[in-house]
Amino acid sequence: MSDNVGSGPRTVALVGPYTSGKTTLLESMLYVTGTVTRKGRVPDRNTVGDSSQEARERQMSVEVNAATFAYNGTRINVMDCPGSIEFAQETLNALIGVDFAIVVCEPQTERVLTLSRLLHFLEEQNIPHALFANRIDEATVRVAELVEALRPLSKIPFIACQVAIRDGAKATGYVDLISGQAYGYKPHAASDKIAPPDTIAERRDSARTQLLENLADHDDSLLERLLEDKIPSEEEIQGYLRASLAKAEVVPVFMGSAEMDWGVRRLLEMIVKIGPSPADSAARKKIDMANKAPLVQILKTYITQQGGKVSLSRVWRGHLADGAALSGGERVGGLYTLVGVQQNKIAAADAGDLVGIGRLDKVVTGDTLSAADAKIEPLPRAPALPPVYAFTVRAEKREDEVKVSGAMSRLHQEDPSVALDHNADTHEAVLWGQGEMHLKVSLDRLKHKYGLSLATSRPRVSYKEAIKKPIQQHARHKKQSGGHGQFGDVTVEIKPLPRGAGFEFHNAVVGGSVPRQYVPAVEQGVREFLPHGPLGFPVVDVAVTLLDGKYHAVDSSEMAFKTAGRLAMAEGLPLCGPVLLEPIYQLKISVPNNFTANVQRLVTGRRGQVLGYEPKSGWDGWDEVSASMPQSEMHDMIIELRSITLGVGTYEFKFDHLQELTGRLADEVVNAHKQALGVAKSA
Ligand SMILES: Nc1nc2c(ncn2[C@@H]2O[C@H](COP(=O)(O)OP(=O)(O)OP(=O)(O)O)[C@@H](O)[C@H]2O)c(=O)[nH]1
Ligand SMILES: [Mg+2]
Repeated sequence: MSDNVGSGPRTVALVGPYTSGKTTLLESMLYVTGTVTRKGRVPDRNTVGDSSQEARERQMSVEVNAATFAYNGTRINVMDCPGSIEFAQETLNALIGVDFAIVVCEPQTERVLTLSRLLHFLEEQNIPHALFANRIDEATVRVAELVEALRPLSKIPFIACQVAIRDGAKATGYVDLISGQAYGYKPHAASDKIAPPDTIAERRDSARTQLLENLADHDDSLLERLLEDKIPSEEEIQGYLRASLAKAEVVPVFMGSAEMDWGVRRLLEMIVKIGPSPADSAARKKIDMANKAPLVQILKTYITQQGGKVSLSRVWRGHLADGAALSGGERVGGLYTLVGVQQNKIAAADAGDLVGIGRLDKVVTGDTLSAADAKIEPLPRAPALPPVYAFTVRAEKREDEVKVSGAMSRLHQEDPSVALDHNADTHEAVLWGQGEMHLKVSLDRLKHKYGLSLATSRPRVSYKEAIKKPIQQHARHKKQSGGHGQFGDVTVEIKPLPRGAGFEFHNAVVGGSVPRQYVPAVEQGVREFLPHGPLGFPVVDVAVTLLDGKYHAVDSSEMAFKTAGRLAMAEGLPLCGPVLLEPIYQLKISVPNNFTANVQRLVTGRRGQVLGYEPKSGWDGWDEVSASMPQSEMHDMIIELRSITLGVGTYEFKFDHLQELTGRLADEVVNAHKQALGVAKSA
């Protein structure tokens, strides 16, 4: 393989909204190239792209799947990415490794916003991309209208490279604007060349002018030629498109039907002819190609059903042989090209290839590797999406508890956007991820791969309690039961502290009424009471001062004073006006600005407060709403936020402060907690 511009394999990702037809498009590509002899269908649960049990059961992609095949002698690597927003991390991780992305979407105009986050990411990361308007077999909206609707979502111009030929509303073929040739679609077969119908001449000419003018915006020599009325040839137009696409200056738009295999051969041809090559991508990513050491980045990690680890890797530079020693003390333990779950062993891979590498035990998705003795130049990773949804998990069977941490760590390797967190306040194991579906798929994966069943519940809120008024409290612990008795007597002041102050203990005893050596025991007794205050929650923002006490020369002991300290709290705290405190979080909610008013309603509907909003920096047409909200209202907030924003709204949060909760809501919390404790005790 040479490194000349234009040569080498191509690595593309199929991305785009949920159910736009990416997996079907990959299947069609495999079918038309003869890689599979029988075309699978998503509803039939037999596609190469959706190979896992979790994907098949839901008839949706839940992780990246790769397939390598040849088209007219060029190797093409395709990563079929999930469209659901809940699996977006997979897509981002894959996209950093592509030569370019093919955004697959439906020709419709009402829901174009569903593409906005993806288009923003591609633009921000300078990843070349084309658009494939799929489902042309059932489309009623023209591609020109789709392009028009998409315009506000991207600074990079979309340019139609094809116009549909229609019989009534039904697409029957297309005119290719690059060659000028017209084609008639045939079901599941290559299109026929046809004479373009007269009715299309006007649309074709104006679309072609648009195409050329857009390209001329990036090329002065083309502009001059157009001014002189010299129309470039098919090869020349391809050359201009190639040059502009490699720099992500234009988004060429193609069309077809993955279901009918329409326009798929043409798309493959375009991948080879106008798609950026590995050398273009290396230049775009500023990879030092003078250095010959292999440079490899991990885009996805699989743990196979047999327990082996395969790291899907983009080779950016150099030659990688099976068995080669790598940075970090790892060694290539098997090299494969992949067609879904099928692994084809190969001896070596070169720049531009997308391969599975076996047994890289310590390596995780996003890592960059090089030769063992080479200086490592880490490539940027995809940004990590902040978690937005959680539930608690625990092993359904006691004997499975030992399996949890190992299985979780493997789960996290395969999908870095799911993570287990131990909540120190509620002592719960909390599984965080991108949504309900995401976590359910994760649990299914644990069950299918590791035989681990987890029970789930809604995470508890980290309520606390404090007091409202100071008191003095006397407490005596006295027991006489033969031999040594027990005697401790204390008087303490219990006093509220300002919010956030925590707990303080002071000793104000004068004259030795409580001997010095027993004071720490009193403090210990007081502290022991704090985790479960009168309302049942941890007590915060309280100062306790030991004022006075009595002791007995024989019967006093540390134990007795500790007990007295605890008693003083148990008797005193309920008299101090205990009050429930609920955690309040600060949120930054990002949405397209036509949804800002709806978000304000969402916040107030959940006892939140909108603190303000402003245009989101770097995101044209988006707002960032600042708000505060009780933690108890946030559990399923992402579900509502997505449902009112076509799925694109998201938020980040952090703990801000504790706030008093009184009245009916507080009573409900306290009663529910007491009931839960009662159930736990009797169980
Ligand atoms: N009529 C028609 N249906 C299609 C076409 N492409 C896909 N479909 C159907 O649309 C549904 C979704 O297709 P998928 O290929 O699973 O879509 P996807 O983009 O991979 O979906 P996710 O991976 O879940 O985001 C399936 O039932 C397909 O059979 C098409 O070109 N025309
Ligand atoms: Mg899919």
